[in-house]
This record gives sequence, structure tokens and C-alpha cells, in this order.
Amino acid sequence: MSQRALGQDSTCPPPKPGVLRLYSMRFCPFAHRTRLVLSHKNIPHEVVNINLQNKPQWFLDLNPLGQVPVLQIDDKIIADSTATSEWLDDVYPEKRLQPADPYRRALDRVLLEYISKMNTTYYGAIFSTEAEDIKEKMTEIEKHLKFYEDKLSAREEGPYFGGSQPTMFDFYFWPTYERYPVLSKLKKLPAANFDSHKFPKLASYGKAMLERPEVKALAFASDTHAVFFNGYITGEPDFDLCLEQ
Ligand SMILES: N[C@@H](CCC(=O)N[C@@H](CS)C(=O)NCC(=O)O)C(=O)O
Repeated sequence: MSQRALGQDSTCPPPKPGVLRLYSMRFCPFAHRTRLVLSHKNIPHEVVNINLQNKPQWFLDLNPLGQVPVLQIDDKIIADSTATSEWLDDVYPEKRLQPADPYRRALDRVLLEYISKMNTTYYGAIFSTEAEDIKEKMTEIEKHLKFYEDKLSAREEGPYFGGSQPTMFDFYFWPTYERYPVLSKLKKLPAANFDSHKFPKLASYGKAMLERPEVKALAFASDTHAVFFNGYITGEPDFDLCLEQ
């Protein structure tokens, strides 16, 4: 199936019985989570990419929220990065990602909630044009990173949040981590974000994640993310960036 994003003038490729389908957008950090889980577990699936600036009506009928990721198999339709990831983990229990220990699961839920706070600051800085405001937001982001650095330090084993093996939270966090260098690139500011002296545990997490096949398979270089983000800022995101004509 073509990776090109489908817009209003498209028809929905007919779903096949028993075939798992992900509706996605190649640069969406939320769909990235679900794709990491699919890849980690080697779950056969097909991907249909959506033009989020020109959404097809058939996609809005499928998910009235108009957001990706969405999973579809037969009569089941599941939206949202965490709902889809947890459903996949339950239905394909091999290489389980959710912590078995309820306490750890609860702690990881708090880590997940905190990502929203960090993302709000991050995207605020990306879309800001005021140098002073961007600087303030970067300082705030460092506080968020410190929060995660401390949480990783407090865990008895690394390099992942899950210890020597990744847990679901490692895949929830990664899309945000992978995109962080874009901020300093776009705003032409020093990249202090993942300074290994300031955040050694996060730096080890990043290094270990980058060696993982599922992470490598889905990664984009910071420069590519930066081009995509820039398109979003100027109102013309290229959903098909880097795809051959
Ligand atoms: N809470 C949702 C957020 C998903 C989301 O914001 N996806 C963005 C793309 S990165 C989207 O579909 N935006 C289109 C829109 O909101 O209209 C999740 O975790 O999956």
C-alpha cells in the first residue's frame, strides 16, 4: 500500500477481513508510539496515512475526533496512542510491554501524564517567535527533563525506564525524545537539551533506544523532523516528505 497521505479527494482502501490496519501520519509522535509497539512485537499490519490538513470524510466517519493513530480490524476501531498500544499489548501478549507489577504500572502512568506537560511547553516554544519566550520555555523544558532524569536515576536498573528491557513507557516517551533536538535546530539555539553531562541517564536511554531495531526502523533524522515542523509552522506541512514521487 502506498505511504502517501490520503486527503479529501481519496477513497478509503477497502479493508480486508482479518487484516490489522493502522491509520497514521508519518510524522505524528502519537502514531509513532503505536508503530513502535507494532514493530516491537512484529505484528503484521498495513498502514494508511492521512492528510491531516485535508482529512477525508471517510476518515472522519471512522474517527469523528479526526486524529491519528487509529487501529482497525474487522468491526473493531480503536483510536488514541495509549488505547491502541495497550490493546495491542493485551491481544498480542508476546514481548509484553505493560508492567506486571500494579505499583510500577501506576508510577509509569504518572510519567505518561507528565509528557503532556512537557509537550505543551515544547510545542509552545516551536510555534513561538519571541526570543525571550523561547528561552523561558527552554528553561522550563530542562526542568521537565530533570524530572525524567531523576525518575530514571531512582530506578534500580537501566538504561530503560523498564530496566534492562524497554517497558511500554519507553515507547511512549521515545517520540518526544527523538523530536527534541529539533527545537534548538529551528530556533538556532545551543542544544543543551540532552547534554550527557546534565542528563546522563536520559543520554544512556537515548543511546540504548537508538540501537533498537524497532526504533531505527521508524526514526527520522532531526533535520527531516525540522523540515516537517517548519512546514507545520508555515501552514504547509509536507506529509509525503522524503517519499519518492
Ligand atoms: N491523545 C491523542 C492525540 C493524537 C493527536 O493529537 N494526533 C494528531 C497528529 S500528531 C492529529 O491527529 N491531529 C489532527 C487533529 O487534531 O485535527 C493520542 O494520544 O493519540
